[in-house]
Amino acid sequence: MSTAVPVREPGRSSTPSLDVEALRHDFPILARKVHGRPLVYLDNAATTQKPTPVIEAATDLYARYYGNIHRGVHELSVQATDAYERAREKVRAFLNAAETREIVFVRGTTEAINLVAQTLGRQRVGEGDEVVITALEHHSNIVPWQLLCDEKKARLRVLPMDRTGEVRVEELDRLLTARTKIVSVAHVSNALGTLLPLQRIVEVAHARGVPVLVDGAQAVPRLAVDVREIGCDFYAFSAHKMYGPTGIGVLYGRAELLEEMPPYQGGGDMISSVSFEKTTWNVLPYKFEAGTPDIAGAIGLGAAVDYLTKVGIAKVTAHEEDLLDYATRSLSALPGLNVVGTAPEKIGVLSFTLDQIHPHDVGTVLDQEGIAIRTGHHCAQPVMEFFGIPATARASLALYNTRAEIDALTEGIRKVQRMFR
Ligand code: 7TS
Repeated sequence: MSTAVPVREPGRSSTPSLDVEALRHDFPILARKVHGRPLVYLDNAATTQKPTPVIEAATDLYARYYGNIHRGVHELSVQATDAYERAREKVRAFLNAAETREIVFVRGTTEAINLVAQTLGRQRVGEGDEVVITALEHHSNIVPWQLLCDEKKARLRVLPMDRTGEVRVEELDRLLTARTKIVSVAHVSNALGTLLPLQRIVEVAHARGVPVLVDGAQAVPRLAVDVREIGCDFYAFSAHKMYGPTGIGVLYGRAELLEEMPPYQGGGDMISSVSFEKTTWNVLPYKFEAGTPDIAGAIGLGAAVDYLTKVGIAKVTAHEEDLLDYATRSLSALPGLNVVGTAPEKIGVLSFTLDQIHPHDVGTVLDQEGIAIRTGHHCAQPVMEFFGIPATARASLALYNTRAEIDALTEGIRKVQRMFR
């Protein structure tokens, strides 16, 4: 594993910086203590904390205008439906999608990928066909394709990465064959932080007429995402990793493909007419939203989009780049610490191991210091296997993290090393 870490020039960004101290007041939980210490929350790739407008969006709905959507003539239903559909329009604008009907509300990234695998996948993939993913995917972008390939007797093929955690995109063209039916790749790796060259991947796949799904779970909270600029066919993400509520996420799909796909689940709201002989489907996006959805979740996601937009996503990117550089330099200076994932294009995530100390012990000692990180395989076991390690410790960043918190992490790691010496 390499410890050669690319370091960006500090202060190279011309983007005005965030007023992080002011923004921290928007997140009530950041004021709490853990084990008597101020909370240092560095587990943002698992889930982010919530600002007051997101927390209040749900309370406001339940206290003032709650009713079921798309079905009532009464005022509460009309108001709730308006708010739910406004959230969809906010997401459309946030992703720069062409139309609101291309925005499907789902439970999260996992459900979005399963939806595509079970609809477009089952429709297009047959015996001997191939699905292409990369070596750094989260289990959510591996297992749904394995289930499909098992059912169809198809083959899962994997675009490899190098020792820095960079995907060997130059090998993609050779990996694609006449049997390739879909390419599904992460935008940003949750285990390594690697940022993938999506436009190049889409170009190569589209040149062969293969659609591309992007798992954007780790990208949406830290990078401006423009689905039309990327050119992808599907883009999946979860609200809870971008300061929104749990239980809600988005599948963006190009209308042309969504139109062709069969429904994912059957039930209320997804039909146009039902008889015992024949049922016809509702229009997009409702064809894919069976049953009463997470109304409060969608409205909360809309509030999270408003929040990120107001803060300014470009400022968040610059802030996280600066913090990742600072954290990488601070941690790399510690003897016995190995950074896992040193791709030149990286954001948000810093995975590491300590010589002779299990990551679980690192996490446990840091917790006693009030510092929350994640340890384990991060639902990316093939990545761990590639690097020949069982697990890493991982610090992952958000807009509210500070250099002082990185200093606390560095000090905490020194303490771990002293304890286990
Ligand atoms: N894809 C990526 C790249 C992820 O990081 C995650 C969750 C998922 C998909 C699944 O998202 P969900 O909201 O549907 O569960 N990643 C992590 C993580 O890194 N630690 O905990 C969850």
